[in-house]
Amino acid sequence: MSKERPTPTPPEQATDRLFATERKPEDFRFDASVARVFPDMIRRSVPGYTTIIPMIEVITEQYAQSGSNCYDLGCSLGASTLAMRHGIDDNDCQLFGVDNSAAMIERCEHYIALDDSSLPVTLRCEDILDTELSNASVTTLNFTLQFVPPEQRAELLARIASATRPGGVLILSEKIRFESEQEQEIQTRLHHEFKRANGYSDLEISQKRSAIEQVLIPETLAAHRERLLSAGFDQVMLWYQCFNFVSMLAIKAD
Ligand code: GEK
Repeated sequence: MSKERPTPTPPEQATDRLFATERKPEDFRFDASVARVFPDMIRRSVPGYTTIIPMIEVITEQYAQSGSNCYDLGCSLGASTLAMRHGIDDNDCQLFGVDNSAAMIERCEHYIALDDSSLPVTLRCEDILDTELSNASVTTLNFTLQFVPPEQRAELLARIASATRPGGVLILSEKIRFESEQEQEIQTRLHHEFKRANGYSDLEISQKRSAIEQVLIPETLAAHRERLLSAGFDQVMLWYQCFNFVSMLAIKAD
């Protein structure tokens, strides 16, 4: 007999006002206050996020393999985990969401419980640098690698590549920087205009920028490509770009 589950409480959709008033400079952390406003924060801050999420479902549909594991690394509240869940049409796959923020994982559990797919999801409150990876067909790093210290990125990608089956993929979305100073300046301005158009004030934009600049380290597209190939992927393609935000698909040959 199946065990009765309590009806989960829907998480509230709070507005991000975290940087709206003057605050003392402090590095950005994925704590409870961020987790509470996260859906609003990421939608209004990351150009293309609302397009990338449904495309993760489309890509997962194409590449998830029967009997394999699928991983969402840095899953936050599970937006990409749920996209993957809906893209997997085989109950023989195992889906894992991993995040080292307890506040995120706690809320993520609610979102997973409210979703209508029956595919089980295992959530792990762990560092993606230590989490066990094996037999993978689809792995997603949707705006997570940018928070990993640059000197630890190559080892993580090599571990993902070696855990990936032939024909499997990594979906890698990142904020990037540009080789040309002029392009960097233009794309950054356009990104800030996007945030203004979404209701963020100049104070919010500048305080968030100072809080995040030591923790989110963007790299160039060329650096990402090169590292993905050295890590063991055979093909890397850019499938999405909006200003300084991109998503790549790294494929392991059959
Ligand atoms: C989405 N993918 O909505 N180990 C585990 N988790 C980490 C680590 C680490 N070393 N570093 C950062 N995180 C999501 C959005 S947000 C992106 C991802 C953003 C986690 C961190 O706790 C946070 O939840 C997530 O990575 C980054 O599709 O805020 O721009």
